[in-house]
Amino acid sequence: MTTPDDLDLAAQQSTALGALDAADSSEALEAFYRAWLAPSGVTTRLKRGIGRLPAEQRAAFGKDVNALHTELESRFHQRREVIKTRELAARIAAEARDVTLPSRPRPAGAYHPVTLVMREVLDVFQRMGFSVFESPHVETDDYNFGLLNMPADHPARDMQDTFYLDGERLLRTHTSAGQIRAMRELGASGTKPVRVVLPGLCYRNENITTRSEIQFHQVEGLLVGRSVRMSDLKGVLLQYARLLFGPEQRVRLRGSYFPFTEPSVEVDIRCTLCAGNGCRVCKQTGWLELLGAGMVHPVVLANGGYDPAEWRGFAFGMGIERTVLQRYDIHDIRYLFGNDLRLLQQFR
Ligand code: FA5
Repeated sequence: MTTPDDLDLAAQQSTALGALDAADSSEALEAFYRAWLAPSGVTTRLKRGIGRLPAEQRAAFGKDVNALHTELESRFHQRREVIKTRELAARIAAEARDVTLPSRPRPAGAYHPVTLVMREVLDVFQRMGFSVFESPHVETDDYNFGLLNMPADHPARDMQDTFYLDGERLLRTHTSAGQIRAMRELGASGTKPVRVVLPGLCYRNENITTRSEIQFHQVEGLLVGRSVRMSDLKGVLLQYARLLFGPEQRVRLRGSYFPFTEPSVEVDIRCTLCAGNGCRVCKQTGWLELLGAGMVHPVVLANGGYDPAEWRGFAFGMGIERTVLQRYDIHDIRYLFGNDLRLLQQFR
């Protein structure tokens, strides 16, 4: 029998292997697969051609076609591995980064000196068992003044003019505004003791000077218990001064007045620059003003939910910016809110 050209398996094999060798990309290989091995490809067509052969040749031809298909398929997979490896290597080479280039320095930020001191202060009180209690900046007249024993027309209000949002809401003038909130929230209707520090921004409608801004940070302390005494207040503040300013520190209490504490004191520490000998910063007194403090007024305890016959407390409030000025020998509070990188970069 004469074998038609397309049934000449040796010729088909040599054409197919030539085409496979020539395929040098994934796309070309894909085209080879479609042409030769897919259901529409040559080997399938050859199998279909079996019927045109004399019966006695069919079995042997079928076997040979299957062998050809298997061989092409295995060569195809080998070739695909080779091309995949080659293409991956080319891609890696094309996408490679030159890691020997020197990197461009990225500007690194730094904490603001107020943040640095604030964190230090909170850390010291947390070590003494105080937890941090946050209270709102936008306050009601009641929390900021009324419930702190400063009813409308109380003369002490004149010292703390602020920014009013409407008849009742204002920007808090001191962190003491959070005292009542802390007692009501944590005191369980006057049955549990409270030991918290309240940090944050305060606002006052004041002339801006080298020592006063219209916004500044305070940290308030509040401790309520059944047997709290003035000596506890002094002990806590002395311990605070020693942890923050050194083990030799001393504190001094001077009589003062706040409507929400009774008795009230101003607390001084020994001047951190001249160690008490007298210098420009302490105006030759040897002492620096640290904070205002006192025993919580019975009216304030009652407003917080406590029975003042059974419960007592102490409170103190300090300004952070003035501590920053002292600590870093900065002469004008306005630098702290000026966002001047020349100042801020010194605190890296
Ligand atoms: C008070 O604000 C009281 N609430 C403190 C207090 C709390 C007393 C608990 C008793 C018990 P005074 O108005 O003195 O007190 O402010 C406290 C501190 O805030 C000042 O010592 C100062 O460091 C800071 N401060 C007050 N006003 C300004 C201002 N305009 N700019 C910067 N710091 C200020």
